[in-house]
Amino acid sequence: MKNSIETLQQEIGAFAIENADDLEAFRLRFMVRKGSIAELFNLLKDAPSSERPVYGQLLNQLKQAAEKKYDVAKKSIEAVTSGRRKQQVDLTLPGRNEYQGSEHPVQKTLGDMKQIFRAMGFAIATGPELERDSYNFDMLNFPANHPARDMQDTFFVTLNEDEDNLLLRTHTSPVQIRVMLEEKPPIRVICPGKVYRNEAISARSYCVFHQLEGLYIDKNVSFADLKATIYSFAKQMFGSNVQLRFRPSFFPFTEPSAEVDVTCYLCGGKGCRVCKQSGWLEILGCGMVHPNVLRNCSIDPDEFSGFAFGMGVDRTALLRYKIDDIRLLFENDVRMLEQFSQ
Ligand code: 2NM
Repeated sequence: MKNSIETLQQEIGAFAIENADDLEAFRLRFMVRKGSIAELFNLLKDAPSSERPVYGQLLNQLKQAAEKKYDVAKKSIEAVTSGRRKQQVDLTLPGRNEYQGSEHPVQKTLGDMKQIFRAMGFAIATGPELERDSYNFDMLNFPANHPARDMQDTFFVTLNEDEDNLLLRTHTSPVQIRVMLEEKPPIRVICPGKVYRNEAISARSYCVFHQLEGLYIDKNVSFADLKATIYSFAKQMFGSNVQLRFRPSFFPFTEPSAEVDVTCYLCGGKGCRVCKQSGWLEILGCGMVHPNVLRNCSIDPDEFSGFAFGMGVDRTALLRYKIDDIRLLFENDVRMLEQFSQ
């Protein structure tokens, strides 16, 4: 009897349970009513009565050990198979629709503008939208009483007397001031970004819009260099067949200054609703950087000269993509935005 128990104990211990089939074989061999353990229990009644309690105890221990081995193996096999089931892909399921984002029409337009200037050797500079009053106005040669400084036109963030107040920049020119303060000529940068103006909101003007300004400073930079740069840009941006027109203008930070028109790229210059029958569209302002601005940034105007230009991005985006209200550019309504995918 004792030998039979020990042999069975070894058999149970050595039985490898690696899968569900092994598990069932183990159960049928040892644990069922006609299994090896039950068989030994049956033999117990033939054992001498003095030895019965000892064998009975040994058999009970063996039975418990077998049950424990069975339960542990069952759990681990179940864990493996259910894990495998989770990883399985149901190939009959319908495909998921992946939502594809799209580039905003303003960023598409700005991207094209940046690319044209990058190819001409302009680096891209950025700066804060919350700007110093001095960088936005004083350093750019705005006189103290200039109307642009009015609360009606500018969003001031602080308003302390005798202090360099903070405001939302009204153009990206203060970025160019920052570049001139930090770097020595030659300087060739474009500054794209958001600007803010306290204007009446309508389909044509909004309190935020995008500008791209440029600055080129070196020895002997002339108005001819400015014209060549603007011609090259305009023909790449609006079509090689457009014609340009430079009109004298005024800005505090440039002298001389000009505004530039291109022949209307919607009607070819014949006259339409968009160009108000004039055949021309205004695209930018520009000029030779005022000596005072150079001096404010510790650049000697007798040694260096430069040109600068500034253009609005949003109006071009509206014309290009036939959008009739500037406010649509800032509402972030997906029904509008998803029309510009690819
Ligand atoms: C414009 C038109 C003309 C301009 C000037 C400068 C700076 F910083 F160099 F003085 N930045 N941008 C400029 C010149 C901007 O926008 C219509």
